[in-house]
Amino acid sequence: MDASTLDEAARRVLRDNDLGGMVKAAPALYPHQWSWDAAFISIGLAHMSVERALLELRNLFDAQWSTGMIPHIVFSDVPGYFPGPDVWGTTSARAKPGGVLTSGICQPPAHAIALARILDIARSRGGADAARAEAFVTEHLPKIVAWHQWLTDIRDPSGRGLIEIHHGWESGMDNSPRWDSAYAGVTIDELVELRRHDTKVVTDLADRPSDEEYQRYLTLVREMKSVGYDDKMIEKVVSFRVRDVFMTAVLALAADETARMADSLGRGDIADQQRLLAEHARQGVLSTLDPVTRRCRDFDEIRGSWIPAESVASWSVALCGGDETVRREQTAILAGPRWAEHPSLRFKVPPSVSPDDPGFKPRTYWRGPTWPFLNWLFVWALRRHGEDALADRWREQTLAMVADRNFGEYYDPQTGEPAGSHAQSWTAAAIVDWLADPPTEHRAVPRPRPIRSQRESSTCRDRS
Ligand code: 9WN
Repeated sequence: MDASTLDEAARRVLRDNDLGGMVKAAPALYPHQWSWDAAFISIGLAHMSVERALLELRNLFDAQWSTGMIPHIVFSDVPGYFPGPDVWGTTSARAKPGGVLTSGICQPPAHAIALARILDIARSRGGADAARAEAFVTEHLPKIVAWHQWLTDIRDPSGRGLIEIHHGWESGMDNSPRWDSAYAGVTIDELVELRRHDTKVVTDLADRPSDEEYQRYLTLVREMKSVGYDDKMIEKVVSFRVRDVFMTAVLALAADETARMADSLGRGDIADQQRLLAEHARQGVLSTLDPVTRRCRDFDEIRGSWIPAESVASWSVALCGGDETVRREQTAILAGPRWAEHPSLRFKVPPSVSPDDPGFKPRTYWRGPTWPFLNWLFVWALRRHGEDALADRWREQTLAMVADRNFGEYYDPQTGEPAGSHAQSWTAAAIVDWLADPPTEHRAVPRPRPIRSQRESSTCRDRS
């Protein structure tokens, strides 16, 4: 497959899914704007038009709640997704801005990672693109700060350094085995009629969560709706409260990137504050480490216990760093024979659950499949840690996987077949970005230098 054919097909997906002010996450399965999808999508868009990329993020940030929360869905007027705005019932939520329909929960804060990438792309082009992106970042830095602050103040009031979530959907890894034990404690108070749209679009039912899982998802929505999505009240009524280690790792990286943008625009005050936030989040991630398995763990607040389930999120230090020994150790595991190099895998990239895990299901959503956008995130993070050879391998393997031009939402890691939706926007966006930035010395866009946390830099200094 030649790169230009693949690139053209990926760009077509983004154009076809474009509703004007927002790109649908997928043509029929997800006809709205999703929060973390929009971040990755905007990176792909930036190669087509910086202006359009910024509009994508503007649309999302315009829906930011007065608390600082970025909602996980901004609804378009295209019908057909369940649960839609009627089920969410956020119109009565005091913090939601008027004039938009949104869900009432959040998703991982990948936005500053995207915006920093767009700023780099725009600056490498210069002229009007650079000026436009810089103006946008200057205008939006306070909104990003408010978003990160909401996550730390409201979702980590005890200052433990770990972000709490109230729904598996907030993690972006909806039915991951990470959440099984917490969901087991959610009592379905009422069996509601499921007007599921997803199972009409995705014909293989094994690809999607079960009806019982959906009943639990909706129970949590009812709990939050019953208190008008008031942050202080939610904590008291919601029956799912988990500290999410992967979301915290994403926050650490996003805060790094906010600091980098702020520094470059003369906002040292914001940069210093975001660096502290990043450091705190990294320490939170490190605090979850299981001394025996070396995995990061989520923490169930209601049961007061660590969640031992293994998943791709177990290797969150490989993503965000914070301790060089642990980062290397986790990277080696994720790149090794239990994960990315598992002999049964068609393409050598990390699946969402290891094929050696008894609960592994190769087609079922977050219980086994490989997600190309997640590979993009890992590749991006690996480069920051100076792991170029591994980054190149995962990039090249993912490109081989998507060469069929279906742009699957996720892939069966053992057959390499696409599953879930096809023409999924963030899959296409990851490809556009990679193809614009090949693994050669002649990179189109400068990469940020490898990061070192304060602790690592001081350790290095101590040694010298
Ligand atoms: C619920 C849009 C979203 C992604 C999530 C993915 C899936 C939604 C769903 O699709 O979740 O938010 O209905 O299954 O799990 O990560 O953002 O692509």
